[in-house]
Order: sequence, then C-alpha cells, then structure tokens
Amino acid sequence: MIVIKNENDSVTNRSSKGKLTWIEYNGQEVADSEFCIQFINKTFNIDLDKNFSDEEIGAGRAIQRMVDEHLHWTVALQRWVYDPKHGIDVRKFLNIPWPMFYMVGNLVKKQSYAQGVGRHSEEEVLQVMDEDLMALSKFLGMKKFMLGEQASQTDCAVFGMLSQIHWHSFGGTGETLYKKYPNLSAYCERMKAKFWPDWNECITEGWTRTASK
Ligand SMILES: N[C@@H](CCC(=O)N[C@@H](CS)C(=O)NCC(=O)O)C(=O)O
Repeated sequence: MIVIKNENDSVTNRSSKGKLTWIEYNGQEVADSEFCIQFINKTFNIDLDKNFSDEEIGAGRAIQRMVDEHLHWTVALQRWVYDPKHGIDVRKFLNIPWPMFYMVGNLVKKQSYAQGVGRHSEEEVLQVMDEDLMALSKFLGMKKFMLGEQASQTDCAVFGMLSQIHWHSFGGTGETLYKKYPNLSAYCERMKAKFWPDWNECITEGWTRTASK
C-alpha cells in the first residue's frame, strides 16, 4: 500500500469550482474527488482497478456514478432537511452553529431541486435512497469489496458515501434504511480496518477536537 503524506486544509476553503473535495499537490490545484483520484493515479502510477476485468470495471463505474450523483443527494436531503424537521439534532453531533446549519440546509434544498432529486416528496426520496442501498447490498453480496476480493476505485466512492450514513446518521431515517442491509455495515467496518488503522487519530469527533494526524 502506498501512503501519501498529506495535510488537511480548512473545510471552509473551496476549490476553484466552489466545492469540496479538492487537493493541492506541489502548488497545483485539482478539484472534484473524481479528478483527484485520476490525478493521484497518474502522478503516483497507481491503478486501483488492475485486478479486474473490463466488465467489472464498467459495472464499478456505473455504481460510482449512482453513488456520487444520486445517492449523495438523498443522503444530503435526509441529513440537512428531513431529519432536522423530525427533531433529530444533527447540529449537536456536527457541532456547528445554527446559522451555518440553516445555510447548508437551504443550499442542499436549492441544489438538489436543480439536480432533480430534490423535486420528489420526502417519501419518494427515501424510497429511491432505499433502492440505491439495496442495489449496493445486492451487488456487494458476499464479496469482501465491491468488485471482489481486492478493493478497487469503486470502493473509494462507495465507502466515502456509506461512511456518512454508517458513522454520521445519528439515528436518522438514513440509518434505519441502511440497517436493513447488514452486509453494507460489515463492508464499512472492513474498509476502515484495512485502510484506516489510524482512524481515531484522523477524526475530529464532530469538530470537537483537533485530529492528531
Ligand atoms: N462530485 C463532487 C461533489 C462535490 C460536492 O457536492 N461537495 C459538496 C460537499 S459534500 C460541497 O462542496 N458543497 C458546497 C457547495 O456546493 O457550496 C466531488 O465528488 O468532489
């Protein structure tokens, strides 16, 4: 495994595209997680998909798109709009001030409306979220990782999104749906154990402390 030394910037600093995620490497900015992965692959000569067939890579790509461009919006709506409406205090766990909380909630409403998912009713959004989770669960089946015995690029996207539900749902609706699929929970724990042995040093416990690593 290659370990690239890195330092976190403030989450309030956005990329030139106005969003997170972005990286800077030797003064060069790369914006959007997809392009960050491609840049890291090229710069460090990494091919996370080398163990897989074209068909597997193609299916993995489709899964990544579903997660990044669809499941993402349902998770954002659930966390920032629906759960707070039902009295689940996401703010307390994320340790952020009320004005920022409302700002993000309004942004999510506006952006998800423009994207399309936010035009559905809450019931419909939760239904399509459940369908995405079920698709992930069925695709994963008994495998260790999304494409097989080895982790691949697809796992970067899938773990990134599922970990938001697994560790950051605070008993909300997303968690209730997610818990219907125990192989997804086991998968998150497996990814954490394999790739983040230093997990506790890297997290801030909802911004209540500084990460030591
Ligand atoms: N496809 C992008 C999605 C980025 C994205 O939606 N980022 C959100 C945070 S999860 C963001 O920066 N939102 C702030 C904004 O839109 O102003 C990626 O994977 O980098």
